[in-house]
Amino acid sequence: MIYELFLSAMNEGRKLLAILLDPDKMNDESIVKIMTKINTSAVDFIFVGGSSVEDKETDELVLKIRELTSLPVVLFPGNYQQITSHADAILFLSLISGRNPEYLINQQVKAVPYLQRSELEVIPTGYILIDGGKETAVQRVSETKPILANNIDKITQTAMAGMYMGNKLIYLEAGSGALNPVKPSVINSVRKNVNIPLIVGGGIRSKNELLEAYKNGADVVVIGTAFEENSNFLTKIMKNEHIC
Ligand code: 1GP
Repeated sequence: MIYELFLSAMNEGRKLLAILLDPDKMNDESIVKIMTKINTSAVDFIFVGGSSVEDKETDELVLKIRELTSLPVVLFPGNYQQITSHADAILFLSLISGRNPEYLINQQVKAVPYLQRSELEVIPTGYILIDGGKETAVQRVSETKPILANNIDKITQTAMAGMYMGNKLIYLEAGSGALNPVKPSVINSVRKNVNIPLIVGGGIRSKNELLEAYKNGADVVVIGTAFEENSNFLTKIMKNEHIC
């Protein structure tokens, strides 16, 4: 079970790394190269998802990934149409920083027939968008406002509300390609107040930012853009070389 992996990592203080692959940005050639890099790096999970993905693209990408790795594949969908039964699990996201019912409950209801036809492990996830210094795709597509990066109280209270509502994970998101990742002080405050696994992503581009996120309580860090732009990112991290 994927959730057990998150939970045991949190309980044992082990840190996990997920690489986010966006079906919209992959082709048959690039995915082979990317997976070769991933397979020789310290990656624990492949997350798959994006904000603007055509029908069937997710299904095809996940099948291709399956041929190329034995790593677990977790859906991180931008909408219910990205659900494919070929993955291991789905982060069943509710955008709790926003006030748009479409992403609080409506997409989730639309997802149910797809989930009923699959054996995906469903992981209820409180998804919190935090201002990362520019408008990101999540903000644009969801038509919601991120919480200001300095508003630690509101972010922490939102995470706690997410936990009290029964979510099993909290995902702190600065948005893909964010200029500023989620601040260490924010991660620290959320970590101290929730006792469920914590995922952090968006705008992490250096080893230092990755380690800061871990040190302050992230159990899983998600990296997308930095790896898309430089597939040697992971090798450099492992070799302790400067990246940016
Ligand atoms: C986006 O958190 C992920 O949902 C990853 O963001 O692409 O900025 O690494 P980046």
